[in-house]
Amino acid sequence: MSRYEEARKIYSSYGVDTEKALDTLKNVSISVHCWQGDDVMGFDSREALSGGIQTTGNYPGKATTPEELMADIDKAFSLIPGKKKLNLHASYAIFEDGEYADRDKIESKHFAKWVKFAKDRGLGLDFNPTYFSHPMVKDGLTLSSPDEEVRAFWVEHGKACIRIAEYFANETGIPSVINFWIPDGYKDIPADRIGPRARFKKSLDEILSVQYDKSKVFVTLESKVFGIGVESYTVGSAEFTLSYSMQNGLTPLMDNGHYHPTEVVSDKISSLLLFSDKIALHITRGVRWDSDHVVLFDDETKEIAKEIVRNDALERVFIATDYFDASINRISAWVTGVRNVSKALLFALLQPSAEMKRLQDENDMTALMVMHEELKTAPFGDIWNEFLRRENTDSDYITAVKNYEKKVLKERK
Ligand code: RNT
Ligand code: ZN
Repeated sequence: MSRYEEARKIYSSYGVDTEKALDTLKNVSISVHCWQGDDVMGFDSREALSGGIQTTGNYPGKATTPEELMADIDKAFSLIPGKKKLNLHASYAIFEDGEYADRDKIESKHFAKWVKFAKDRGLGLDFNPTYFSHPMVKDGLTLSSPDEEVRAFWVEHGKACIRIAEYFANETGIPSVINFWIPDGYKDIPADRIGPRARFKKSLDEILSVQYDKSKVFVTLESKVFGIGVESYTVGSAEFTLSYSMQNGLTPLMDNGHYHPTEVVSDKISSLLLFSDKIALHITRGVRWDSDHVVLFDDETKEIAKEIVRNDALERVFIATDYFDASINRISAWVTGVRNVSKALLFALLQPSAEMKRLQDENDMTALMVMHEELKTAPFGDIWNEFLRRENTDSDYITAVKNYEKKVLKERK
């Protein structure tokens, strides 16, 4: 008997159908962020990364042109099992033959190459307006700026991006998720906390006055607790984004690096699911703070996955990755992180959730603890390897990554 068949038997003794789990997993799509490949640089300006986020490290071979980034995405995607979408930022606009449009004037045509890339590969495209790394970010502020010229510029950017997201959905035939995150905030104690939030609210109202097809474009709003250089006050706080989303029919987005270190997103998912039809996640790994480390197969990633699966919410949660490590091979960073999201989902799909809920409801917390611990050492690896096999991928991806590094990445200037 193969290792998979043996493992399948063991799981079935817990009442878990591994075939059903594998079948479900292959249809879950993960939106993979394009910005791991070039340290969040994009192509529309030479500005340094700003907005209170940072990439550290100088590993050789980062992509510096659209062609290089596309080649790297292809390499990474070939090593990632399962269904994927590609998540772009507005700063990845591609301008041809000297043409240029500033962020308030970008159009669908500046993303035509990405659309072709996606269509050729059967991928959906998600989107993000880019409210950082730009000279119109004045005093660290965008949509909450008291400077009308600055605020209006960024409102136009938001509107332009919604139109582009709709173009993505129309072209690919797959709905597009567009996520709004702004870095606005203050390093030190403000005297007016409500003013910036009122302006942010007004700006969002203005942006959302654009007509778009709500069955094709899902607008999400991401909160944050602080950023580097923005430690004392963040305009788009959890309370702001959640309230705004609920009141205006947007989808709230939680990034698990964006909360106080003892708060966990896994515990927040169930509450949001009771009040919002859809929710969105940026899966990342904060180490002490929002450090955007590569996602691991760790306890919180598994717990997030369990909350999605056991609440039967795979269709209601937009799952995306968001991390950027410049200190290691970027292809490997992509593959490792996205595989770990899939792994966590498979791990969750292999839990006898109904049985465990029953134990909880009967207050048999003793048996529940034993069951939790038992499942940690069940032959999960054999089921994961079977998933890789069915997806024509291998548990060994480091060899392919090293070859690509030698042949392609090391050759880049
Ligand atoms: C920043 C947010 C945001 C960005 C990307 C690049 O803290 O997490 O999602 O990481 O938009
Ligand atoms: Zn994020």
